[in-house]
Amino acid sequence: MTLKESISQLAIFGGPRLSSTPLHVGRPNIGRKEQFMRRVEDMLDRRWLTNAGPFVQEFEKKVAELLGVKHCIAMCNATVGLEIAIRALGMKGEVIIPSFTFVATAHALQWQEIMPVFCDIDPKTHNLDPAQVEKLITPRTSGIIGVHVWGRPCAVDPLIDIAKRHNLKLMFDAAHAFACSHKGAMVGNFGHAEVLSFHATKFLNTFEGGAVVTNDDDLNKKIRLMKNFGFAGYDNVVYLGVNGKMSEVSAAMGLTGLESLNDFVAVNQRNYGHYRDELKSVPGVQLISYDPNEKNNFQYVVAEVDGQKSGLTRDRLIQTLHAENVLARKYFFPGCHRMEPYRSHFPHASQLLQNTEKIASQVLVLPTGTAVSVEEITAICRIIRLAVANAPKVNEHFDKLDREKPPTH
Ligand code: T4K
Repeated sequence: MTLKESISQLAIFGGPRLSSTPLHVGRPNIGRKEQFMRRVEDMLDRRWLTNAGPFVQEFEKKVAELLGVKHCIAMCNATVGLEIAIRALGMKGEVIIPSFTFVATAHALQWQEIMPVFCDIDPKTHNLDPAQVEKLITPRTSGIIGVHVWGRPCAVDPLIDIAKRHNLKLMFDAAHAFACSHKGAMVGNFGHAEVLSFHATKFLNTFEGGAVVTNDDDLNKKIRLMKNFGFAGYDNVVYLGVNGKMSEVSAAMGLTGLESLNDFVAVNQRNYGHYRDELKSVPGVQLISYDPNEKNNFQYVVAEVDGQKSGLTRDRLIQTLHAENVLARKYFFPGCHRMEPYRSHFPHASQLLQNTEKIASQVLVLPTGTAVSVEEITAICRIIRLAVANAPKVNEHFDKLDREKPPTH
């Protein structure tokens, strides 16, 4: 990988792209392939492919042990996990969530005709602002779902306090926060239940997958029934249910990943540290930080781009990187409130979500994980540095492109 030395070498100015293959955010961490293959052989020999097979049971046990939580119910993905947990908790009417999240958090409610009420975030943490949550509570509110965005835990204690005082159900979307801790306790132990994602792009993956974790015995029983059509034994259905089961091959991948979990964290932390060092002198490009006193998975390397200070907007920096085949992302732009069906439901929501709007316009998520090398990070940071140092020229280039664009009707 060659380091770019001057602005003329940037791909937007006709230089060669940094990489011939795309450098993605979210390339899967694989673990030891031979271990996975061995498990697949076992599974095939056993002819037990799904429905609470031995790998799923082992995976649930290991995840619960790691988090110090009583119950782990493996799921086919986190979205279905959210839907089932929401229903099992009896949420209805309105539920308060951040708009600054992956759209699945909102869809899991709307899918069952519960209205997501979007709350603004604290710009320092990117998570729900408890003071704003309280203002949104109405007689129709039945719950709150906090999201531990980037794996950084929500303001858990204030949210527990609000939920108790208003008799609301409290859940956390912990899709990003597997193996992270808050005040020394692992994420997974807060609220009535928390939902993990093990999607391919997550730090630990089961191809597709997720889990609901809870310390509540009754909730555990109910969710286990609901994720298996409500079956409580042969021919006996006791609840409305759905198919939320994790398959054996997914659990085999999860078990394999768990064996390499510490290595994944170490690589993520190394990558994060390298980005931080390389970008620290770049004005207006600031990496978000993780609490050094807690466990973090470092699966997201997130920069906030302050266009005033850097001279370049986040969007122009992304365009510059994409031209190099560095596919940085702008999660969670533009915010759920600007996506359908919510945009039509709440056309004026943005007025109440000013921090969300600002952060969604500034966030830049950079490639990391075991597929990304230190050399690649150095080269990516070099491009960012060159672009910011030459912001007027980069802006001139994009202004020209904008002027040449045919008008849209
Ligand atoms: N709650 C929150 C807060 C979440 O962030 C998510 C999911 C959920 C709930 C729901 O969890 P699940 O139901 O998915 O378990 C991706 C993921 O698909 C999604 O799981 C994740 N959050 C979200 C933050 O990121 P997209 O639309 O960006 O996916 P996509 O296809 O663009 O993939 C991202 C990048 O990863 C690509 O540029 C290429 C790379 N990639 C992807 C896959 C699937 C690979 O290299 N290999 C692969 O196999 O949503």
